[in-house]
Amino acid sequence: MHSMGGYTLATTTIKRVFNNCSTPMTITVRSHERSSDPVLTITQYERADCNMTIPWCDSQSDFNNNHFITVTVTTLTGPTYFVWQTKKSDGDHIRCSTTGYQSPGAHIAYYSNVEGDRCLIVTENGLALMPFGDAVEIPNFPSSLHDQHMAWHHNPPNDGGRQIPQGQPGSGLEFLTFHCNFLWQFETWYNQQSFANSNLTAPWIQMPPEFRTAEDGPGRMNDEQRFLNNPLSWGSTEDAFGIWVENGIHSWLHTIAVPQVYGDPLMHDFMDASKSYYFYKLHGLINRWWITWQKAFFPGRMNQRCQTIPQLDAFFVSQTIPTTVTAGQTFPVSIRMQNYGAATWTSGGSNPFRLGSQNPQDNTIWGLGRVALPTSVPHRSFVDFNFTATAPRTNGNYHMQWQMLQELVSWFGTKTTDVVISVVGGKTKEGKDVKDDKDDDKLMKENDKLMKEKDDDFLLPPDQPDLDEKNLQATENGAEQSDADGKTFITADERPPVGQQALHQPDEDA
Ligand SMILES: [Cu+2]
Repeated sequence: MHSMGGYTLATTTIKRVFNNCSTPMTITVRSHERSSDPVLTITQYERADCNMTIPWCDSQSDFNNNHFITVTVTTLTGPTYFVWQTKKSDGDHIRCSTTGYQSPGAHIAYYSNVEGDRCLIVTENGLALMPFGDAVEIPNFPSSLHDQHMAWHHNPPNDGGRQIPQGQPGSGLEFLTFHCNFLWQFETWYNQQSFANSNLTAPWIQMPPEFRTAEDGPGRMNDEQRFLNNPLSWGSTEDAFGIWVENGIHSWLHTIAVPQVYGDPLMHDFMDASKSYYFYKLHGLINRWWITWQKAFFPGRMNQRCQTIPQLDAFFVSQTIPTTVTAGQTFPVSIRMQNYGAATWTSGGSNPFRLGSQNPQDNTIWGLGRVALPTSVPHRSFVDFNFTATAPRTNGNYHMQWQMLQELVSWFGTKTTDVVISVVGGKTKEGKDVKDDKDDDKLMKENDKLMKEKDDDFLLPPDQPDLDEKNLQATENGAEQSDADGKTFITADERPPVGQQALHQPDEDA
């Protein structure tokens, strides 16, 4: 700092310059105020260190006396940017233009705040400044947040530490959810601070191109490209994805890329990393990757930030159902569902997965209220329910709709599309038979009896519905607990919003 006309000037220094032009262009950076400073010449995707103080320029005459830096992008039409610092009514900022002195002049992108050390990032579209070295620490960082993050990485599980050791099954999900929730807590605090500047903490959209200049940078950027082309290449399950990210690219970003590129002294050690602005850009990027992974895993579905795949979720894919049937007659129905949840659907045990009737729930209009699974269905797999339905004996229009459930635990997932089926050729609503065929009627009664027995088989809950681990796990995910006596099913009113409320909300990032 030094004084000028009674005003104490904040000194801002460019320590490093990156050429991030997307086409092979050379940039030159020159201080016109201190012509003794070396002129930087930087080719595409290279960086150069320097020590250039940004000149104070408060008037056209200052400007005429060379109180500025120029950044020239070398093409035939490439712009020259003039860079200087002035305090005007909009504040004390680093400013730039392509046409010479302006008052007040545009703020330079991202971090125009004065005082401290900066990286200057140059693209053909403009200039940006990022904190460099000691300038990265977030002021007044709450010790509660710092300690929480430090404990997760360093303490034993019973003292705030992670529950699952790094690299073990489950650790990837724990890593993702802990850091995502930590970011939310941080944002809540940070956004209330007078110095809050969302440019400093906003997540990277992708790894910044200047990371090419770090050790192993091109390889890591190729990894990211591979991920963007095929997100599941970073893990075929959410947990595997989390493990890959934590041990691989996340470690590299912390310990190599950010320290090497931005001279950040905090990020390489988890002890103090959470005090760095770059921590939030980095973990925000990881959250974006996570959402990208989830979208690839569940095409057509949107997940929220910080949300892991629910245990129970189903997606209705397709169905083959006639729209007109003869009263009392049987007909084939085919329904395809996809398991979108983490839990495998199984047909046995005390809480079997089944297709259940809806509209109204548990109805037996079509002769059955439950359809058993033909086979176990792991997550992401499809299952076809092929079964025989029996039409009511009274003419009219009836709904047919289905949904997945785990008996005594929860209904879940999207329902099948409601189909209104016309029943014809049977009794009229007044109870009069259109045709009088006693044999048929007898057959139908037999049929009804058979179907009812079959129903009972499905509808009656298992004898000893114990609340085992799996059941409790599902309960944690928002499912109702079954009645202790196991005598009743969950009714429509009680039906918890498993996987629906959260999954169907629009994605903030979209
Ligand atoms: Cu961490």
